Amino acid sequence: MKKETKIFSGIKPSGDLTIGNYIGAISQWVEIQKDNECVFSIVDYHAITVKQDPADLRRRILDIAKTYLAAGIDPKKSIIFQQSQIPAHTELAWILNCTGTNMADLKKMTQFKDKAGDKQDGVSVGLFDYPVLMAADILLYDAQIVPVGEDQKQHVELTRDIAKRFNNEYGTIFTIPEARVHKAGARVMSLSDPTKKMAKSDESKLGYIALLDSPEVARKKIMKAVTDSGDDIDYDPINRPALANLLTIYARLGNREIPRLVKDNKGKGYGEFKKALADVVVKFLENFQEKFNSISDEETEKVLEDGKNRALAIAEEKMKKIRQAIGVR
Ligand code: AQP
Repeated sequence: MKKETKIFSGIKPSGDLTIGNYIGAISQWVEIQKDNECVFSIVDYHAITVKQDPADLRRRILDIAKTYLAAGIDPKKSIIFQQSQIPAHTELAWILNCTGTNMADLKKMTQFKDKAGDKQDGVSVGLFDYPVLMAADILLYDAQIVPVGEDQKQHVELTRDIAKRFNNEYGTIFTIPEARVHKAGARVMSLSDPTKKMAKSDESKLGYIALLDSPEVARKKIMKAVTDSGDDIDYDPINRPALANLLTIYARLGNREIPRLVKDNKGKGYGEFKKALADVVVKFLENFQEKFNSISDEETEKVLEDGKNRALAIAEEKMKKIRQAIGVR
C-alpha cells in the first residue's frame, strides 16, 4: 500500500458490535491508520434501513465511537465522525441514484436478498438502496482503499461501477476505490450456525459475542457453540467449518497462528479446546472493556464534534465539484 493512501470505512449502529466487527474491520483499521489518511464513520443512516429504537440507536452511536477509541483508533490522526451529521452523504446518494446506478445492480446485491428474504415487497426502499448510500460515503472522501469484511466486498464493487459510470458522464470527479479484505477472519461465522455470518442483529444471541458481553456470558456462548462431527482439533474449513471458525477466533483474538494452534491442541477434545478458547476471548474482552469504560461520553462527543468539522470540510469541497458537474450550480 502506498504511503498516505486515503481510506474510508464505517460500521452501522444496528446492534451491539461483535467480535466479528472487531476481527473483520476495526482491528484492521488500527494497523492501517499508522501510515494512511483514514476516515472512519459511524454510518447511522444505514442502521435505519430497518426499524431502530431511537434511544438504543443514540446509545449505540456513542458506543461505536467509544469502541473505535478503545480499540486504538487515534482521533488526532484519523477522522471519526457520525454520518448523519454530514448532509452531503444523503445528497450524493440521491445524485448517484439518478446517475450511475441501475435497478438491476441493486437487485443483484446478496446482502439485500439475504436481509429481505421472501418479503422483498414489504421492506423499506432504504434497505434496497443502502449500497448507493455506501457508495456516496466512500466517494465523498476520494477513498482509494476500503477495508471491509468479505460480506461487504460486493458493495465496494458496485461503488466502483457507479463511480466509473459517473466519471464517464461528467468527467473525472471520483477516485475509483478498491476493497481490501483481511484474509484471516474476513468472515467470522455465527457460533450457532457456521453457514451464517456472525451478525450483530442476529435474533439468536448465542450466535455472536458482543464486545460488551460480560465474561460469563461470553464463556457460556463459547461452551455452547456448535461443533462438527469428529473429536480431534484440525483446521478444515470445508468439512469442519464450525471448528475452523473457532480456531480463527482463537488465532485472531489470541494473536496466534492457526497451524501452531492446531499443533498445540492435538489430542485435546472439543471441551478442553473450548475452555482454552473461552479463556482467550474473556481475556480479550476484559482488556477491551477496561479501556472502553475509561472513556467518558463527554470525551467521545468531543471527538465526534471535531471529526464532524474535519469531515464536513472535505465533503463540502467535493460536493461543490459534483453540483457544478451535474449543472445544478
Ligand atoms: N462476521 C463478520 N466477520 C468479518 N467481518 C465482519 N463485519 C461484520 N460482520 C463481520 C465487518 O464489519 C464492518 C461493519 O459492518 P456493518 O455493521 O456496517 O454491516 P454488516 O456487515 O451488515 O455488519 P453486521 O454485524 O452483519 O450487521 P447487521 O447484523 O446489522 O447486518 C464491515 O466491514 C463488515 O464487513
